[in-house]
Amino acid sequence: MTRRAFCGSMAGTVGLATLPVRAAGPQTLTARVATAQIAPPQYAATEVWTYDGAVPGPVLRVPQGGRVSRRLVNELPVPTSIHWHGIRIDNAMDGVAGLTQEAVPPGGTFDYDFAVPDAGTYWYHAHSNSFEQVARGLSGALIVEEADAPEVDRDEVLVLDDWLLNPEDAQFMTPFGHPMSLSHGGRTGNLLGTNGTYDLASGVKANERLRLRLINASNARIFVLRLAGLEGWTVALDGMPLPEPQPVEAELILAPAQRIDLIVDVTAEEGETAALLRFDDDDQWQPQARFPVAGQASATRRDTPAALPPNPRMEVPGIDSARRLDMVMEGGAMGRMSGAMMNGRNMGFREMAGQGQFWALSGQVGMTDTPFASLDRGETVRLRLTNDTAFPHAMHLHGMHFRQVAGDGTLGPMRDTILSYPDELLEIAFVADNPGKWLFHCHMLGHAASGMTTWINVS
Ligand SMILES: [Cu+2]
Repeated sequence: MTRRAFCGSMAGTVGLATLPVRAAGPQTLTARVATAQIAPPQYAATEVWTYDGAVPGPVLRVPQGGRVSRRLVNELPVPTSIHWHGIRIDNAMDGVAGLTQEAVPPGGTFDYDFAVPDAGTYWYHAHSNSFEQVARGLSGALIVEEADAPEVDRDEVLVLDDWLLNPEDAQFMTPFGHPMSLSHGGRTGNLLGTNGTYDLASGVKANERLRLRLINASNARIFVLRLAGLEGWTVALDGMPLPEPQPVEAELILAPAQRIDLIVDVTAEEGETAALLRFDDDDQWQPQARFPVAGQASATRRDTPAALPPNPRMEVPGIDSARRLDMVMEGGAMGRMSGAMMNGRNMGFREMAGQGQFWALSGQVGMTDTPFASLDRGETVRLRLTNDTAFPHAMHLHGMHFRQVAGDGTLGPMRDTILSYPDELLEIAFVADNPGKWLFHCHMLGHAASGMTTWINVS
């Protein structure tokens, strides 16, 4: 079923390009309960929460500079909303329940309609009780296509995920916000897979050139990946093109919510199986997606690909005179935090924990009425992040991309989510050029729900 859904979504992509524009009625994206065979066939199907009945949801493809127009129809038993991750979006369309919109009640609708300024690999996911709703399946790929796309034989979207299932009945383990996972590394699954199945296989030809769009849709898993029988280059991170393709020579690290675009050639021979491998919990390399090779696309490999065309507004000028901000990540199990501000008063860690909260950003647990920072539109900001916890965190800024500032002042690639390791000092810089209320939070979704969420205001 899941493989068919995958192939179906590819076929749907081809179909969309040739369909006439509909005269009336908005295109919908319906959040609803469904079942999916994500576990091996000897297990039952899993009850999932979906967009349009599929896990992951349909691949949405739109040309750069075009618009995404979708009416969210909520047929779930709970309120929900959609965040369009990585899109430098109109703030009112950012989908953060309680900050940029009210959650859409069961039976309700919300019309998302926004421009997409940047080409690249993005994704959409629920942003109401995300730690539960995303874990139940509410995510999908959003691909913004370059007007001048690189020459590849195939463009494959690979949504990497994990699911925490009860082995007895293949249903999700509850509660989603277990204190043990909230206070440690977050909810990680016991079944891993790609595009909604534990064993994705996609046939390829020798010397075929593939664009692989990797998306980590998991709640908390940091994927460590390697190529086998595939050789190529990283061409974009979090949607944003690299100035030059970078040969894939080492392991690829894909933190929750991050994306990597690869252009790879199939170097495995006919009859072999190429693969994207992951370093598994039992310290083994396992296939995350398999590519059995049949036939030959060409006798030889092609030349190194050109860089993807740059997106607009990728520069971060004026970092020497930038406004400087400091943020300390604190809390969690094995942490040093004794307490923090919560609901307007200072609270000890034990009392916080009693209310299901375990983390703080600069001494503050979760959201406040006033933003962490109020920024002037257009100014450049440097934000220093200190990870004073025992865990890695994937920190995500809504509405704007940033670059890491290295110790020598050079700027790293443009990203919207960055992995911070314990006891590591990290600095990011960005131009606050998008007005509105923007969330900044850990994308280990259980961490976000238990204290690691704040916001900035740009006006
Ligand atoms: Cu975290």
